[in-house]
Amino acid sequence: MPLNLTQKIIAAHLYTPAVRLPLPGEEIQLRIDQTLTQDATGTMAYLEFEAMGAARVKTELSVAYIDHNTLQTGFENADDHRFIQSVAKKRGLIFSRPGNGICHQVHLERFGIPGKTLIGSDSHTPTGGGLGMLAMGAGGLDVAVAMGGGAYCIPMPKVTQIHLTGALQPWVSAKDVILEVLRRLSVKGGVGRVMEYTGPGVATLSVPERATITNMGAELGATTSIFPSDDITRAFLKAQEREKDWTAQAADAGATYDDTLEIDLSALVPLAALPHMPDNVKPVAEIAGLPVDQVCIGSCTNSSLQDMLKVAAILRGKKVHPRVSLTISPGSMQVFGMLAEGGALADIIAAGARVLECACGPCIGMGQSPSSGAVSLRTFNRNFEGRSGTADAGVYLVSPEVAVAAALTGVITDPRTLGDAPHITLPDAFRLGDNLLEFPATPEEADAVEVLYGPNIKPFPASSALPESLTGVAVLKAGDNITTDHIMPAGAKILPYRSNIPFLSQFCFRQLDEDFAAHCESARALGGTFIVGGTNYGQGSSREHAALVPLYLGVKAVVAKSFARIHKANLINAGILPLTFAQESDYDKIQQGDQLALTSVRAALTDDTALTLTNTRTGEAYPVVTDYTPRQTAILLAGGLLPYTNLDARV
Ligand code: MIC
Ligand code: SF4
Repeated sequence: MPLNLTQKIIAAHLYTPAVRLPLPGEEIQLRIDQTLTQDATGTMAYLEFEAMGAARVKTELSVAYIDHNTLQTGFENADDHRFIQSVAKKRGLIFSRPGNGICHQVHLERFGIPGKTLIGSDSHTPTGGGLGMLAMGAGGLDVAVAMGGGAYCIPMPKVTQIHLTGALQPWVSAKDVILEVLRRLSVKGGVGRVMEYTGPGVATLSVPERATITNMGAELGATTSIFPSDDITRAFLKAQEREKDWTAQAADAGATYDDTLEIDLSALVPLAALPHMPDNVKPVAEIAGLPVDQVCIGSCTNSSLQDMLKVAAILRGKKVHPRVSLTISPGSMQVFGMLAEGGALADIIAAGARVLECACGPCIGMGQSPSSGAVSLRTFNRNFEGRSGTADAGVYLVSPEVAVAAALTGVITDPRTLGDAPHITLPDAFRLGDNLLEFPATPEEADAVEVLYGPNIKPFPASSALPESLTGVAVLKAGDNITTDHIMPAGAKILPYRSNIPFLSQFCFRQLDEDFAAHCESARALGGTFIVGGTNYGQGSSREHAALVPLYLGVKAVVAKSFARIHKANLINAGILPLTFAQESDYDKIQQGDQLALTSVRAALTDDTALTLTNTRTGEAYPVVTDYTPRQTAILLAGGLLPYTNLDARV
C-alpha cells in the first residue's frame, strides 16, 4: 500500500514493528532518534532524567539549548544553566550556550536530519519538519523518557495534505502561507493531525521558509507539520557542510490522505493575525493605517538569515519612524555572524533598530513589553493576551516584510505599496559558528563530572495513587481555547523560577482569577480543586509546569469539552485526570464554586466502565469520557508517570 511521508516515517520508527499501519487514534510507540530541550522546560526535564538513573542518553543525538531565560536578573537562571550544562557534560548531550541562538533555528542549521524523529520540550519543535523530519513538541518528562531510550507514545495521527501550487508573489512570504492555513482551519483545526505539504509549490520554497510554516503549524494544535526532503533540502544541508545527512524523503506515488487543503501560493496576499489569537487573520490591506508603537522581528518563526537579509535590504538607507521602537533578534550566532560579515548588520543599525541577543527575548515576554495600550507588530507565532508582558497591548503577528514596512512608515502598511520588493541572494556556504557549542565528556571522563544543583531548584511536587473517589470544588470555570500562558504565565518576572514550583504557584491562572492559588488552598478541605474548561483546553506551549503547578495546588481533575494534545499528555503524566464532557451542554450546568464528585473512579478506569461527574449543588450527574489508552490508565492509577515508573524526582 503506498504511504504518505508521515506514515512512512512512523512505520520506520514503531518500537515494535507492526503488520498493519495503526489506525488514527490508536496509541503508537515511537522510537526517537533525536531530542532537544530549552532551559525554561529543561531544568525539570533533566531533574526527571536524573531521577531515572540513566548514565548516558541513549538517543542518536540530544541537545540542551539555553535560549529562553537569558536575562539573568538574579542568580536563578545562571544556576539553572549551570545545572543543565553539568548534566549535559556528564550524560552525553551537546550543550548550546546562552547566546548561541534559539533552539529550533540552531537545530535546523546544525543538527536536523531528514527522515529522523525528533521530540523537544518545546511546542515549536515541528520547525524540524522543514527539513523532512517528524519533529514533535512534548512535555519534559516524555523527553526525559526518550533520552533514556524509551518510546514516545502518541495517538496515531490523521494526515492532512496541504497541496501547494503556484509561487509567492513579491512582498508575500512563508508567514502568509501559515497565516492563511490558520485563517481557514483555526487554532484547533490541526488537533490529532499531521499537516503534510505536497505539490509543485513546495519546490518554490527554501528550507527556512518551509520551517516558518511547520514552526507555526503548532498554532493549529497539530501533532506536527512536514515537508518532503528534496534537492532544495540537499543544497541547504550542503551549505551547512552536512550534505552527508541528506536523504530524499517523500510520499509514495499514489499515497492517500485523510483530507486535503489546496493553497495557490500565487493568490496569497500579506496577512496579519489580530489580537489576541493566531487564527484571527485578516489581509493587511484591511487594517492599513493603524498607528504602530513597536515592531519586533525575530523568534523561532522568522529569524533565519533569509528573513534578516530581507529586513536589512528594506531598511537600507532609510530611518525607523520616530514613533516606533524596532527590535531585531537574529535566530542564531550563525545568522548574526553572517549579517555582520556581509554588512547587512550595518544597514540595520544605521536605520535605528535595536539589536537584541540571539534568543527568544520579547516572544516570551523576556523584555520589550510594549507600553500601555500599544500596538505591537511582531514576526512571532503567538499573540495571546498578556504574553508580551503588557495586558492591554494589541499584538499583531505578521511577516518580516509587513513588520519592517510598519517600522518605516509608523502605521500598518501593505508592503506592496512600497515599490519593488528586495532582492537578496543566499550564500552557497554558511559560516558555521559552532563556537558556543560544548561537547560532552567521554564515558570514561564522565564519572568525574559533578551535577551542580543551585538553591533555586526546589523539590518536585509529589503525586499519589488515584484514590477510589475524588471530590473537590470547581474553583475555576474557564471558556474555550484556554492557553498554557493562562494556566502558567511566563515573562520576565516569573520565567526565572521554572525550577521552583512553589513560587510559580502564586501566578497560576492569575489573568482569570487573581486569587486562584488561595481558592485552591481553601478547596483542600473539601478534597481539592476541579477545573472546568471549554474546547481546546491547554493549547499553546508544551510547558509541563501548566500541569505540575496545578498538581502542587491540589487540582485533581480538569473537565473540559476538549483538550490540546501536549497538555492532555502532561496532565496524565502529572496524575491529574483529564475528563471530557460526553455532552457538551453539561458544561453550562456547572457553576464556578460548585462541589463536584467522581465516585468509584478507580474501578471505572480499571474496568473501563462508564464514569459520571456528580454536582452536589444540583444533584445532577454528567457522563464523562475517559478515552485513555491502557498505558495512560496505568499511569493515572499510579498517580503519574514518575510513580508509574517507580521514580522519585525530588532533589
Ligand atoms: C512558548 O513559546 O510558549 C515557549 C515558552 O517556548 C513554550 C515552552 C515553555 O513554556 O517553556 C513552548 O512553546 O512550548
Ligand atoms: Fe522561543 Fe518564542 Fe519560539 Fe517559544 S515561540 S521557542 S518563546 S522564540
